[in-house]
Amino acid sequence: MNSGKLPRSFDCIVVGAGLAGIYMLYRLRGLGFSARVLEAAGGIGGTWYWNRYPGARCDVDNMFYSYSFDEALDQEWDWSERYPSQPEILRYINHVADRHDLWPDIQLETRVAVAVYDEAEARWLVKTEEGEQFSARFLIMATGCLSAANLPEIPGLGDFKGRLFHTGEWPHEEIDFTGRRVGVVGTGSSGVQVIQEAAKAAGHLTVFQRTASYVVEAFNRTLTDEDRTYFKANHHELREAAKKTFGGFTTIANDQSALAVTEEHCREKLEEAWQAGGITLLTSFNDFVSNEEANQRAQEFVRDKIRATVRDPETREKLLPRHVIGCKRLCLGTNYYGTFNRDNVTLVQLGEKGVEKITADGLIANNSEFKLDDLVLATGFDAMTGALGKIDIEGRDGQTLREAWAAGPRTYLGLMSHGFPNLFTITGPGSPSVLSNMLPTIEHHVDWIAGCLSDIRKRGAAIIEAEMEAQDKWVAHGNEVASRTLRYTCSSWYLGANIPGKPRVFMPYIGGMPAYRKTCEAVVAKGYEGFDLK
Ligand code: FAD
Ligand code: N01
Repeated sequence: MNSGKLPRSFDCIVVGAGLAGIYMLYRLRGLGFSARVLEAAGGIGGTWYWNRYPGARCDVDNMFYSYSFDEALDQEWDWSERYPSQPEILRYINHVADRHDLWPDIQLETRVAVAVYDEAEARWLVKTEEGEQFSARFLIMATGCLSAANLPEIPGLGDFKGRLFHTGEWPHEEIDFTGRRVGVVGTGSSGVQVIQEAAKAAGHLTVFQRTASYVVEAFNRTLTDEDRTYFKANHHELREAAKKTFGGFTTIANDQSALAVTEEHCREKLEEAWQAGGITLLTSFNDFVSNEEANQRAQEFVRDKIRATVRDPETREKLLPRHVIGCKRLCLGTNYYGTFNRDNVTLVQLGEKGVEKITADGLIANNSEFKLDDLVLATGFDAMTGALGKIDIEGRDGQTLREAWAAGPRTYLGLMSHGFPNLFTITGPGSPSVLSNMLPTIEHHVDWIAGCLSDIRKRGAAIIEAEMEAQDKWVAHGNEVASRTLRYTCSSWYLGANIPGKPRVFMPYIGGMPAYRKTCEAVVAKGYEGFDLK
């Protein structure tokens, strides 16, 4: 690691300047810790910096997809839409950094390549791709759950002569699809959003679908002054109520089995939830993701929506999803299915071979060549572990994180991993993270870590590490809770199934935010039970 120059020394290094890294920095500063945020991108914002594709927006009601730590900000910031677009969210994040003067401690265009724990000094030595070195007592990974783009290994990818895009690494300049032959591979949340927009401009849009998605209507709208005034007046109560829900959203929560009511009543409730808009459709009964028969009711409800929308019988049939609803993440759309009624849109159902080959002029699928000017890969991410896996992380006794997680990630509470003292992961695998509204979840983790660092300092301790036994129990508990759901029944990125060779382990914790928060609080109340403090 030593290039002859002494590493720059801090109490904490934070890797990543998305919503998590930014708030972590704010908290560390407030506690008087010296900190530096290292960010690979040319700007802050993480997800909202990278995903600039047309149509990119959040799918949680804006007022809940915002920081809660700054009361005055809640009062001053005016969101424009129910689900704000990427540029607006990025503006918001930059505004937060300006407002709290965070910039001096953020270093952009700096990709962390190596992190090695020096046991004798109880410090992390961090090396960047550019060869710069840092030393810190604590290393906090805010590297994101959905930040490592998945570029599938399709033969000929490098041969394409047109414009090639991945939704998660979208260029900064405006991309105009007007009149062009555009192909989109992938129909997950990103694909859905980009398809709806690209169809409006493209000369012809060809959508290459491997698995049909369940897409719920967003009913996005411009917010009125009345909406904003209501939120501002009641933001405390509204946020507190959201915290008590399973995923930290405002939902139509109903603690009743879908099978305890008639099919007709169930449909009425689903219709109510559909009309309310948003991805919380599945909370209208309590067993949609745990009971197959209940789930089928919700599946059929959405399939009927598709049947009622899509005119061409062949296209309609291809768009009908057949897997368990909620197994893959529900997508949110605006007239997504209706987009396939346009004359300039064709849907290609990929066979088992998927996209066979990319050529100079397009791609080959189902033994046919499709000529394209632009190819958009909406093929998702190496989720939850991808960004961490790209860094050479070496903990105690020379063990690497890759070795420790070879059979799937192992953490205690998604916060720390045994063998890696003083290394924290914000929304790490084993925490509710991607199964929740991520902003309150990020704030919860950051607050927990900040509180922990402050307690360590008060006790005069220098090292905290997850105990193996506590970690094993937590991993077993996470697997047990997940096994009670229908989440294992499809090839989702939650399971790592979208990445060839990745171990199939359900990575986020599915016990819900309220239970998870309680556990984290109890651990602290019991003197950091399950952690070894030295
Ligand atoms: P990120 O925003 O992913 O930031 C991580 C940062 O770490 C990135 O900037 C990355 O460049 C940096 N980084 C990674 N590795 C390194 C390294 N080695 N060195 C230096 N820097 C590194 N969640 C919701 O709850 N609601 C939504 O509506 C929603 N919409 C989404 C829409 C899209 C298109 C996507 C992709 C995700 C969405 N999410 C949503 C999830 C979203 O990722 C989180 O809500 C949140 O933005 C994550 O913030 P973060 O700071 O944890 O991670
Ligand atoms: O990625 P995905 P995403 N050949 O993995 C297909 C968040 N998000 O970027 O299902 C052909 O969901 C793949 O097919 P299959 C949200 O959490 C939120 O869309 O594996 N196709 C699938 O259709 C989301 O869940 C928003 O059979 C290939 C698609 O590509 C997460 O980010 C917006 C393929 C990938 O879908 C990831 O979403 C965007 C191949 N080789 C993202 N490889 C909001 O609206 C993959 N596919 C808030």
